[in-house]
Amino acid sequence: MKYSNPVVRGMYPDPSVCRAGDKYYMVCSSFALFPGVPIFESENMVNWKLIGHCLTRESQLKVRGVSCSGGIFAPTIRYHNGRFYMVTTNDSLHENFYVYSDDIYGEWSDPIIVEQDGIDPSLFFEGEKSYFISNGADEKGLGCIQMCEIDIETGKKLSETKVLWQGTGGRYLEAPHLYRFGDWYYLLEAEGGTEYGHMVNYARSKSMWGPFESYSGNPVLTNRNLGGYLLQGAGHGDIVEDKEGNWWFAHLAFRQIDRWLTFHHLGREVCMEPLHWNDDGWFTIGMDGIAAIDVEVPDISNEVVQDFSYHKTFETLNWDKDWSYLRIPDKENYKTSKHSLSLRGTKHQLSELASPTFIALRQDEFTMELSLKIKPAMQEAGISLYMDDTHHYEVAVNGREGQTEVSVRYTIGSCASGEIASVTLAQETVELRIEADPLYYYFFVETEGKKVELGKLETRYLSSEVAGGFTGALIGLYAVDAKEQGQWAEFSDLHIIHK
Ligand code: 6LW
Repeated sequence: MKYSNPVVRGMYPDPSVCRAGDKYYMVCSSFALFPGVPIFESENMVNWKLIGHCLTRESQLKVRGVSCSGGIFAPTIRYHNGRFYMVTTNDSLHENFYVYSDDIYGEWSDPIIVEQDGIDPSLFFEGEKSYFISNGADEKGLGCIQMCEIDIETGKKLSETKVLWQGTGGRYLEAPHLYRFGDWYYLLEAEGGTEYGHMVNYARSKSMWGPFESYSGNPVLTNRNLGGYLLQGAGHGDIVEDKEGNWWFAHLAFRQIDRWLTFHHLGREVCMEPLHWNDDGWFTIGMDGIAAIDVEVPDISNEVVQDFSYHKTFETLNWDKDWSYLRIPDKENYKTSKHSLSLRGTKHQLSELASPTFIALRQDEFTMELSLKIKPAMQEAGISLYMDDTHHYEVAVNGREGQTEVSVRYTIGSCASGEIASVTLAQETVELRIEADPLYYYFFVETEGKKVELGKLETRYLSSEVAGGFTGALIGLYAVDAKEQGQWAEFSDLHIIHK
């Protein structure tokens, strides 16, 4: 079997995977986005389809006012006795909770809170008992993995929280999962921070409470020594066995923009690695402990076809699944139809931690061509390449009497904001184009049948290395109206093409 990583592209970090019958399900972090915690389905571990979200109501998703990298962190999905559980942290509230559903395509329960601190929670089931695992600190303040038994109906703790393992000494011990394979309990985690030094380690024990013996080959997966390799930051992941008895590791990694340019703006994405068992009950991951872009798994014979090319339009995208909002949207400001979108701007700007009128897709490939028609009415409407509230680029269309003003703007922290181009057109509807390659966004406007270049901006200033945080670039369609006149901007003829 041959395939390419990342298998899921765009900002879908911290993957967790489970098997239910013949299908596999994966969830990822969503931070301040609404809806929260995307769910993917697969039949072969390589081709994943977005099927919905776990957190679709404000009672589950308390993200009003949170920062772009706050809110919902690293989820875990588990399938137990016919029920799906998704456990996560609302980092802004320092709250760990889980929701459940008996139908992966349906609604999920209201949150059940667990009174154990730390992030990256996971669940482990054995017999009738349920256990809750997270990262934390031991009595000396050192990072550790900790666990308690819980009542899965109520979330109440049935035991004290106990330290399981302190890891191998790397910074930011996180992403724990406990498994029982055969006679051993395996405790998996990530260290090194979700950056270039990220790595995966594990240990095993005959008891779920330890003591755990560290694998002598740790880190079992890392790309930290692969300078110049395009796939970096391999870490945080989860183990799953497929229905044929092959073992897999789903994990995050990111693509840097160029061999010697250590920037990434698409966020952390999902990779799959084969996991191989040794005779002594220890396992290895990836190609000699490395997450490769081109993966070959000689012992699996099935063929998979990956096609990353696409042509997205309003018609081919699904308004409920594919699009995201910032925090809790006021749906009254959005009208969607098969062929178009109408947005009513409010006074909230993209630089606010509110919910501006903004509906977005993840940018999931470096190269793309985007075109869109916008009729703003008497307000501002446009396209934002949005990393966070203080790092974003816009091509903004302002409606005036009988004309429009099109400008290309940048906001790069508090050190730089301004515009690189501004043109006034004697037309009420304008057609915008953005072309992207790994290094630049190029902006154009179509006027009198001609494509006029408005300039270009570097992708790197929207990268995680510049902006910080945990997210990736979004392609947002937005409207702002400081006077809140109730005007509707019309968006039509969207085409996003990746060849
Ligand atoms: C997540 C932590 C991490 O909770 O990034 O990769 C944090 N690691 O495990 C946010 O995505």
